[in-house]
Amino acid sequence: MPKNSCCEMELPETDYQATRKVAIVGAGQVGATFAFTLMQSGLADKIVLIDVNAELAQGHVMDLNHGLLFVPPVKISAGDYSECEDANIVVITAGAGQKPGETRLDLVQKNAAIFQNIIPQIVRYNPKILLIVSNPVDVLTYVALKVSGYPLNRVIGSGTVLDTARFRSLLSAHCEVDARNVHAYIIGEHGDSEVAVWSQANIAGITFDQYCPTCHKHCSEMDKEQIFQKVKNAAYEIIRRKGATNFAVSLALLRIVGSILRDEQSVLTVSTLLDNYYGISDVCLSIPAIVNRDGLSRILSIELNETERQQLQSSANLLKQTIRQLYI
Ligand code: 6V0
Repeated sequence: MPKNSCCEMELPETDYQATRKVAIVGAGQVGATFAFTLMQSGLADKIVLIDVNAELAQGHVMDLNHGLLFVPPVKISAGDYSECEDANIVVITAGAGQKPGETRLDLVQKNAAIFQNIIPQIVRYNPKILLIVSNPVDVLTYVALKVSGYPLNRVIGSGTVLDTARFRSLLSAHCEVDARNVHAYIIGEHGDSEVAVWSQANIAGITFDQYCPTCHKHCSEMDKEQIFQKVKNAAYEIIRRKGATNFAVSLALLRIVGSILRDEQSVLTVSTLLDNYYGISDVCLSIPAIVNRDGLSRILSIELNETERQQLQSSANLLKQTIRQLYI
């Protein structure tokens, strides 16, 4: 322990904080917006943008760097895959996005081919955790797991974290209660077969079955279905109007990345490989799980009713069918 030369008192050990580095592969709408969100958060010490279009990544980096005066200290650069070395997390947003009318699963062949190409280049530098965002995110999380050879805790998909946020915010607006007091999950595919877990949804611990009769709105099953349809179709509606989704997804990514970098042990509906979850195995999809500095810590067993179980099984079957078409 070092001594203070003036008064010979013992000084405390320096609290050593390792550099927190996040590499973002794919500097398009989502990658660039996430970089902008992350730089303002103070969560990362280093952010690196990597894109096949190097000029695009460089342009974003120049622009972001001009804002450094206004945010907590952070280094931002553009680079190649060697920059994945020492990264705590590589966030992968590379690949085609949905065009108006396209489903996420329509992107599978194009984006799986991109993943077969980029994952080996990334894992050569052994970054700690891969966070998959490109769509179809569940299928690509599976591809990334298989191609990387990483253990399952180190490869997670952003899954239905965004859909769950949409669900909670729509319920919040409908019920006129702070979204932070609305607890509800969207599980399964991040896509058309996703499942709303109404049986466990609650407001401050009060299930909807108990809460709704106490409210003046007298909602029916139809109202619930309309809310769910809005959640499920949100991306289509936004893409039809502005061509991409980028803001809410970036905040959802910040939530996941924050839980990893700060070892928060947060419960998030990330996409992960299942092994006998309600009989479902060998497919990645979203289930509430604890996320910490090692990536995925553990999956939570939530009680599903019969309808929800069947819907989750159908979602898993659809994803498995899509994976089979890829011949990995
Ligand atoms: P975009 O704006 O077209 O950006 C994609 C970027 O990837 C472009 O800059 C490309 O140059 C780059 N790219 C393509 N091929 C490669 C490669 N081989 N190596 C490196 N970079 C490459 O798309 P956008 O940013 O809107 O979306 C990116 C992906 O995220 C798409 O697949 C979306 O469908 C998906 N999203 C996933 C969400 C989620 O919740 N999981 C939400 C929104 C979008």
